[in-house]
Amino acid sequence: MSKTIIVSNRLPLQIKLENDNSLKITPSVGGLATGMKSVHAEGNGIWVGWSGLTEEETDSFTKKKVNEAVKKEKCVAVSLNEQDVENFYFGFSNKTLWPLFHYFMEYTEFEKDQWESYQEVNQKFADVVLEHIEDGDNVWVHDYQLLLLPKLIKDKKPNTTIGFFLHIPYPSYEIFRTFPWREQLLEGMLGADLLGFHTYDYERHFLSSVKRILRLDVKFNKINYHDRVVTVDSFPMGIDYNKFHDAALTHTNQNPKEKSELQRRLDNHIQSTSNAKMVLSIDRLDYTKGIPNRLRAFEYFLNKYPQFKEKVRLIMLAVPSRSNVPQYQKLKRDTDELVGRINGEFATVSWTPIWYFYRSMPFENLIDLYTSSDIALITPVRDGMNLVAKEYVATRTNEDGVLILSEMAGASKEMNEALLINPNNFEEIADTLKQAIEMPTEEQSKRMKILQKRLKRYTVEKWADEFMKSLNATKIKDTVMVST
Ligand code: ADQ
Repeated sequence: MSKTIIVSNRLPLQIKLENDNSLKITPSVGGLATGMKSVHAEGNGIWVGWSGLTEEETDSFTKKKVNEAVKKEKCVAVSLNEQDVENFYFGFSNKTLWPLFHYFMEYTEFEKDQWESYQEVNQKFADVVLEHIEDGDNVWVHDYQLLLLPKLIKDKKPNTTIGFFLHIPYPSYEIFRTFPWREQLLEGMLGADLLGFHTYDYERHFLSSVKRILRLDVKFNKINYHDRVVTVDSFPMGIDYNKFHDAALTHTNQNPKEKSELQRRLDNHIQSTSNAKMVLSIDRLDYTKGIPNRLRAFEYFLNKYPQFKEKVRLIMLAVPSRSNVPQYQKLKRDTDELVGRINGEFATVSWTPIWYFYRSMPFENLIDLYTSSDIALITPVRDGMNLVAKEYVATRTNEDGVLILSEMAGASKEMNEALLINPNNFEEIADTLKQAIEMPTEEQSKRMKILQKRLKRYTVEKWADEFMKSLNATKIKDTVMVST
């Protein structure tokens, strides 16, 4: 019986090596792991990825233990050394592809050594996949760290059906053409039979690069490539709607004694400030998320509309991320400084305009924040999708609350009922914040209902299911396009 092999940079497991050398393994609860659950569970399906531990951290005994433990979870670990992680992950993936694909040309490094490491590590992933593959299997590869993998598999196993999904934006041709190894990267991706993107725009950008760089024959969303047809399509990723909605329901009916410390502080705040509005932002601390812009826009808002001083508070949760990459360190410094400046400038004895948390929080606290906030202010300068916007909507069990969302997030394409803003236009953000604060509850509810209905229908499970259906459809040979 054929199976599906899922491949991503990291396995859907948190693996920790304790001081006494014992292993602590917990399944990841993130969106991707949830969406792929049924695909992974089916038949002999396996998941291939890096465990998070380098070869230097694991002696042969520990490595064997890791392999046995992940096998129980139907996973196979790819072994990476420190140098790989440095050059392939922190290097090429996060200093070249990530900034380039998010339109941050000024942050993009083109280092040949790192490109070589990227190729070598993609080959390491391919070797592990090839060890486990049988004729007729499906392979579903995820994200920008593994763009060369589809071809490496297809060349060796042409009878495998390969899907690839990109979780970040695909940039316009004018950006992509600057990439020194552009042909190889595109050819790597075209090893897949189905290429999926979050939005139609990313799909179009990809097709445009293929046409102009490789001069291939493209008809609608199909590419004639050697003797094969590659299908390109958009699959906007959803969330586990019920998980967020149900957690919010349980939270609302919570016994006061069971409330978290954070929730108690939030409640105190609401009481002591006679229902001042709470504005929430949650993101990884990443320069694509538009955090400084958001802070400056909030400062601009307080200056332009002083009547809201002491009547509104921004709660900003920034989750530490890639903190050994210089641009992320600078962003951290800039963010600390901006928060300090704004709080220093506007704070009163009884009011601090920004509550800033720089840490990761457990799921229950995320729910505390989502359910206590009147407005979500999500302003990325580029974002493949943005699941936080969707999670906020799912937790609004009373159908109230307002979502302010950047038009640069993939999610904005499906969330027209949100208040959409250009993240570089501070005046527009300030005016929209005022509009959100003053929005009548009937209008909030009208917008929220439509958003919730849509998110409930197109969940992350449905996303995975639709992708797999389209992947299986590529096996039917009569989809071959007619050449002119
Ligand atoms: P990310 O850039 O990580 O993902 P996002 O889509 O917003 O961004 O997902 C973040 C996830 O982390 C959310 O599910 C959120 O609940 C969770 N999270 C946030 N703060 C947390 C905290 N403090 N503790 C624990 N969990 C927290 C990339 C792309 C996005 C794309 C996704 C999925 O950059 O554009 O939407 O992949 O394809």
